Amino acid sequence: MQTTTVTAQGIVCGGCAKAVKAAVSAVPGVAGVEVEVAEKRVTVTHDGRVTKAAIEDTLKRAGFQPA
Ligand SMILES: [Cu+2]
Repeated sequence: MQTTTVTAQGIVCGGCAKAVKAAVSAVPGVAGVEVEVAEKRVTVTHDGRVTKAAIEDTLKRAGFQPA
């Protein structure tokens, strides 16, 4: 397992965290998603085939702007 961390603007509450988790969890290869709202940080555990760019694209599609 590998871990990739990205930050994104617009993550401001638990609802956002849920939306981020749902969107990123759907990416093939993702095993776990942790969201720290205060830091606007998303930590993704995956099998190695998930790129940072793929996570950022997913966040954009969900309405969050990667920093
Ligand atoms: Cu929110």
